[in-house]
Amino acid sequence: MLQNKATSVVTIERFIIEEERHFPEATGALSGVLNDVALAAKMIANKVRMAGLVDILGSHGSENVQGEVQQKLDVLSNEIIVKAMDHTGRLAGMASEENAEIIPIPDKFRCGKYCLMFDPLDGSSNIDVNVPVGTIFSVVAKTSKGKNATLDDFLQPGAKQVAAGYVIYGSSTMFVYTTGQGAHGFTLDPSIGEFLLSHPDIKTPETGRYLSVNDSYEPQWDAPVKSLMRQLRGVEGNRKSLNVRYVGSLVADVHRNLLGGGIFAYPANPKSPKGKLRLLYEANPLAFLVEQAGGAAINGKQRILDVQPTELHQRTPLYIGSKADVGLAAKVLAGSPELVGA
Ligand code: FDP
Repeated sequence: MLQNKATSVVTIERFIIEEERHFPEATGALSGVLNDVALAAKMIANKVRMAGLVDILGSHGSENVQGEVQQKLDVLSNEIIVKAMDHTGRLAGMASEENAEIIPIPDKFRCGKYCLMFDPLDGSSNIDVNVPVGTIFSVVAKTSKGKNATLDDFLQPGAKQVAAGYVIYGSSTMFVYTTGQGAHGFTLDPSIGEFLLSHPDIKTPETGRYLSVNDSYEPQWDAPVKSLMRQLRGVEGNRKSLNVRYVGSLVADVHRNLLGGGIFAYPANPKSPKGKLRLLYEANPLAFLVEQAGGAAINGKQRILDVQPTELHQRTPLYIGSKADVGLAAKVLAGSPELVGA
């Protein structure tokens, strides 16, 4: 943790600008995108903080494209991000977990060279019980020729991301991001409304302390997944057992494990035969970030960042965290039938 003096804090804006200097050809557009996401995050943080005070809790009644009931804050957060980003001239299109189709840039605004994908409020089923939730985002460069982004621009493998990160709305609000130059964390100082550098160059431990998995699905896991979990718990094989910690809010689980070390797993099961989590809005950005912190992420048979997406709302099994723990998962799961076609 960085010890800032009150007079020498590093704001996220300053950090982003200083990072940009490593790229002499940079136009500042990517820095602008990151700053815009940080602004949207502050607005969402404000709504999340007020959630218990105003009557915006509970289900909004509509269902999103995944067939899940939307919370009001999902809808609000989605709108906040779209409105913060659509007019800047830096993006050629957006894709959100909450929208079935690509979100185009309105005709009245200029288009830019980046595409933004995001999950505006992940873990939203936890909002009613005051458990941390998060925003996850991913940025890729537009590769198609026209003005507006096309589906193919969004369907690039995660290895092509130029920036990614998450915001955790917890006991404090943190913004953690990477542009491929390490993973860096900023904590929101609400008194001045700025994200301040608090966790520069995060390195996740090589072997972890925590195992995060919803083991109520255990009866439905296949044999290799069951064996992996038993090994991680130290009841099979000769590994030291990990501590089980599962919030059920992806950003909170990944954030804790990023700092403390460990593995988060969401295997496939018969209810979610391709896993539950979304490749583009969840797995890819978190994989980029965790790899930058020295960790790893796989779907069980291959590195998440190498998966070629085929649909916007594609799901994937996910094993993410400390290198040694994810390495064990790769070994144990090799040949697991659940992964065929994942
Ligand atoms: P939620 O349904 O509350 O939005 O991606 C969605 C997610 O939460 C993740 O944040 C979380 O890790 C996972 O689902 C929890 O799923 P289970 O309840 O099946 O464990």
